[in-house]
Amino acid sequence: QAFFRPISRAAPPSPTKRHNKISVIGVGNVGMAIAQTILTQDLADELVLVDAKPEKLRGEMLDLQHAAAFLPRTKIHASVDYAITVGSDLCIVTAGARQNPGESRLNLLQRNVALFRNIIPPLAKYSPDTILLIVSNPVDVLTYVAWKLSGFPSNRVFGSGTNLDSSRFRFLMADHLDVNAQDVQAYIIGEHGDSSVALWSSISVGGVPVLSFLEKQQIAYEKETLEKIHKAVVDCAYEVISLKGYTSWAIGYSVANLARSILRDQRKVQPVSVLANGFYGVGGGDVFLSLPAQLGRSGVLGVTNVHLTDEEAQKLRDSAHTILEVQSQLNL
Ligand code: 6V0
Repeated sequence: QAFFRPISRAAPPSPTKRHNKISVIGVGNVGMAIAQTILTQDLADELVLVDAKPEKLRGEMLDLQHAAAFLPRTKIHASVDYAITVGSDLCIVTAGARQNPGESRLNLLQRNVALFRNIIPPLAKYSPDTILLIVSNPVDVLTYVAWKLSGFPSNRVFGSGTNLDSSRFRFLMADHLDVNAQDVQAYIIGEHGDSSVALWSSISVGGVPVLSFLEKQQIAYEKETLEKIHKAVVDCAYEVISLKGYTSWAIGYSVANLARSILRDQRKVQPVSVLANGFYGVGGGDVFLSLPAQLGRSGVLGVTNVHLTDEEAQKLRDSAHTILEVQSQLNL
């Protein structure tokens, strides 16, 4: 006996809405912040969690499921077996090893590459048409690793990159100018981390370019203040980690926003880590770096032709060089 009685004998119309399935790999602080933002923003019909620790995984799944009465309807599943990810539209990878005391970054990276060997091939096998969004650090190198291990075209593999750095930058600029962060257009590009590049010439507030506005108002060119803001962007991740042990909320919102751009075909321009060869003179090997990219249902649709000064382009090439050196030491 069905719970509901049909109102007519005709077969119910088949749903026209596309079913969206997102898999999140790694249910640590970052994976769970992403998962809960995806749920509250109603971005998926099905959310799958995968982790190597079965107890933690089941605990997190149950805890989210118990919020069902307060959330848009989403099927939530979890398993250590990648078969559960079958047919995913988007796979978000946040799994990562923690740095051991005294361990070099390269050694940590090598361990993360070993993890990715167990993660990426099964994701690609069960969802050959999926889009891979890499969050684990160092995100630029690991996005390259994921691209290599998946064999996917480069439009379907990208890293969260400097989307988060740019959001921090917009917050700090908004705070400095006392405006709304959503009205600040500003990009940080390049490596997610210490060598990121702030694009000063393209910052605008409500459509007004900031640098030329300052010049027109004959306000002393605040280069030092601006540099301080960029430095604060780089330092603030370290500050949050030293204060609470990890970062989670901002990366959760940042990645959920990327998921929305992809699954809802928003065609929004966001700075994310993409295969950067050939842009702004970046060369010397395959390298992923953040550039303002347009995102839509088929992944990375293209890179915006934003103007870079010679200095900015040189900084970008320097970042690429550093990343390529690290990559050359990897056993892939
Ligand atoms: P965490 O809380 O230690 O969680 C990592 C999770 O990965 C744990 O639950 C592990 O059990 C799981 N895991 C480990 N190995 C595997 C495996 N083989 N398969 C499946 N799951 C596995 O770390 P946290 O969540 O804080 O950070 C995760 C990653 O995100 C790290 O690499 C961070 O450096 C990175 N971040 C990246 C950011 C970005 O902007 N790109 C921002 C913040 C953190």
